[in-house]
Amino acid sequence: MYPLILLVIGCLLNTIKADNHLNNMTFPDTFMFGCATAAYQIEGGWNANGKGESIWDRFTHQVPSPIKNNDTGDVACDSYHKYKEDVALLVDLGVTHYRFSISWSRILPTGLINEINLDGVDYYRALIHELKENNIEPFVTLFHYDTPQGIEDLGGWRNSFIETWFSDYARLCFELFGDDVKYWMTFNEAKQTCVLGYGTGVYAPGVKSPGVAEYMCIHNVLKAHAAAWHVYNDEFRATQKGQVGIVIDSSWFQPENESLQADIDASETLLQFTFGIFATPLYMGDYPDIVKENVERRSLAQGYLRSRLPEFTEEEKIKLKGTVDLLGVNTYTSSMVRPLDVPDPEGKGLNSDCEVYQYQPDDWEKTDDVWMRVTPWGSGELVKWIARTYGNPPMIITENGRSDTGTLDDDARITFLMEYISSIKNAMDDNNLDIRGYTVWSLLDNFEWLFGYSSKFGLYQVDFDSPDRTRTPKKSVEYYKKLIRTRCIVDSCVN
Ligand code: PNW
Repeated sequence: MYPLILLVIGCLLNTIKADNHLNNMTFPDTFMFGCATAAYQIEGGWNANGKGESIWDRFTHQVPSPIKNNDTGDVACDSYHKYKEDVALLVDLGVTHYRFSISWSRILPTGLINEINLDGVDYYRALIHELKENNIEPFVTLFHYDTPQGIEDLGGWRNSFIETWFSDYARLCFELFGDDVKYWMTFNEAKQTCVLGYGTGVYAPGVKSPGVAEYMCIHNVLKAHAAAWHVYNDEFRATQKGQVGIVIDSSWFQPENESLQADIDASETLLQFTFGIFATPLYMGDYPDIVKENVERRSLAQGYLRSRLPEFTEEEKIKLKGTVDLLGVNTYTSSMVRPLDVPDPEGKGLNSDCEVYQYQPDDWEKTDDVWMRVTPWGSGELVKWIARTYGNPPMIITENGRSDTGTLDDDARITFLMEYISSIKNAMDDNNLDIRGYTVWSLLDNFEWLFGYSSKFGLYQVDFDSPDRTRTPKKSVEYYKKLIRTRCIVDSCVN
């Protein structure tokens, strides 16, 4: 009896201790809570019923494979066949919205508009229908890394014609699905497409051209985004009444010494090189000054006749400015920053041109992903910086989450969600930020790019050894369900 009472008191104290620093204010009824996935990471059916090859199909089929354990997305979570089951999980969670992406080459096998794959259209129609039937808002990303191989064969994001090819694809999606879809995101984390895909070359299509193709890609992505936004604005907005935005990711960059101006500047510079290089053209019409200055100075010193960073024409600047109705923010982690002692004079690309040194201190809690340590406070700092820099724009957290080894008892994920959501809520409450929702990455364990199926971000476990790809809820499902139902992070809220 005695030990039991002590245990109960102990547990209570523990909960209080764990919770007392967490935000205990109720989220407004309008606040959206959802889950995210991406086509290549969950669908499978890589060549099913007329789907064209994408750069990730090509990349993962290489021998030797660049992916851990030679994993591929050929079958993935088999959501191409099991989407109804996925929607049932979302219904059980009680989410307001489901963020998923459309595979461009499932709808347009070569990427170009002349040939439409009706089976692909039917798949997304059926998924959207299933969501709407269950009162879940479809939240659609048009591009999540998987360029059609046919487009890559023409240069992919290095070819400026992609602006037209992408906006043709976007128009088709608005036409086909826009009566039911009110939230559109053009790109997911274009930084990964351009820096990892065309700079360091560790992601598909594997092009190693740091600071040259890398910036051509960024330039073309931005123009393609603006073109798609204008298509929507001119041809669909009046009837469909939706919103078009873009998803940008960034770590938070914490000045190593907050009282050193040089470290504060290093933080601002790296934020501009990471987030601003995408957001500033879309909110203000051009690249951030610090990005233009650094890249030009370094390019000239490297023997180029002009900046490696392309310039926008005056007409393009006008077309870019004001093309984000809702800003998607992916936030995972943070680093410490200070200026590089000795910048590498030959280095090219975002990572060198910024001339900032970043690191993650050893005492920050690790996850199972090499790039990610747990820094909930950083997410609050990041959204405050975005609000300060861009005039408090409407935002939604489009991704946040952590990986683990895949255990069903994922207490670490529950703590992670509580702390990150609390940090974001504190930032909202204290600064009147216009954050409209939060989306967990991810609904399911899935194909985590270079890490294959070894890195597990899901609220639901997926058995990749079973042909059924059986889904099993982890403990965090119960937590997220309750949070959505009560709109409260802790056991009870004050208002
Ligand atoms: C995001 N980083 O990628 C992607 O949008 C998802 O497809 C992915 O599964 C998820 O995060 C988890 O990794 C990121 O290095 C990749 O900071 C790398 C970073 C951030 C996000």
